[in-house]
Amino acid sequence: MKILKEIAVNVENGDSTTVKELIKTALSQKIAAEEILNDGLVKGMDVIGIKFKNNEVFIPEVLIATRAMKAGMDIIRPFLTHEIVKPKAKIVMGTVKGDLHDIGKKIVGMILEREGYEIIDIGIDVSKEKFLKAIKKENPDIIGMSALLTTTMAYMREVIEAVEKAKLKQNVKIIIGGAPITQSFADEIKVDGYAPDGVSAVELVKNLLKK
Ligand code: B12
Repeated sequence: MKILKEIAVNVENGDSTTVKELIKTALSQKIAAEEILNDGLVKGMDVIGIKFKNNEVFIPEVLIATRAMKAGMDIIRPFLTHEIVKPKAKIVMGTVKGDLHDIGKKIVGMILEREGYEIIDIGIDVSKEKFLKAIKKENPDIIGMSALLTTTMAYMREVIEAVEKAKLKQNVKIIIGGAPITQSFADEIKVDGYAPDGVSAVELVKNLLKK
């Protein structure tokens, strides 16, 4: 769809104003918020990711694109979220220590929220101590960890060990995600689950809560 392509191109170019306008137009044309998110906003970030990898763009361009992506997410968030009477379960989400990437985590949070889960986002660069504090304070059913760097994904293991040591593991399921994460890594560090994207995260969470 042409308008979704335009949204992607404007995320890539970091034009927040145009991204916001295009999204409003797309919504008025009754294009589903989820389609705008996946085929517009995320597509734009994918392109910038490839260009960043190939040294065709640098951190400032990525940051400007991120800003446009987030501006767009703010517009579609209310259209993704149903009115919730009683949350199905509570999920604490954080990006692990040393890692500042948060777009993917926010998208997963938004999609889970739309499905009726309560999301407590404890931010980026989250230490094991902060995860423990959040578990004690919020008593969540699940914690979700995100990592986008191969150097920070290892920290997930430290968080799990800390949760086990604090004898909190029996009350909480742990799920992980992020571009470098694989099912085999999840198996290796013995978490309860891994999902490659927001839609599969919903399935994962549903299945875990049945157990
Ligand atoms: C945007 C971006 C940045 C922005 C981040 C802004 C922000 N607020 O997030 C900025 C400019 C700050 C940045 C900085 C850096 N970045 Co960067 N960045 C990216 C980029 C281009 C896009 C990431 C993104 O948002 N993708 C879009 C979202 C939607 O996808 P996603 O995050 O993967 O999330 C999805 C899934 O993974 C999953 N998911 C994610 N989290 C979770 C959690 C759970 C629980 C579940 C179930 C699922 C799940 O669902 C999401 C939705 O589908 C990637 C390239 C790429 N292809 O990933 C590089 C990339 C991640 N960055 C990279 C690097 C190297 C860096 C820097 C070290 C660069 C530098 N030299 O300084 C710094 C590190 C800073 C730090 N300490 O974290 C590398 C990592 C390489 C590696 N193998 O480790 C990448 C892969 C680029 C590359 N190819 O070289 N970056």
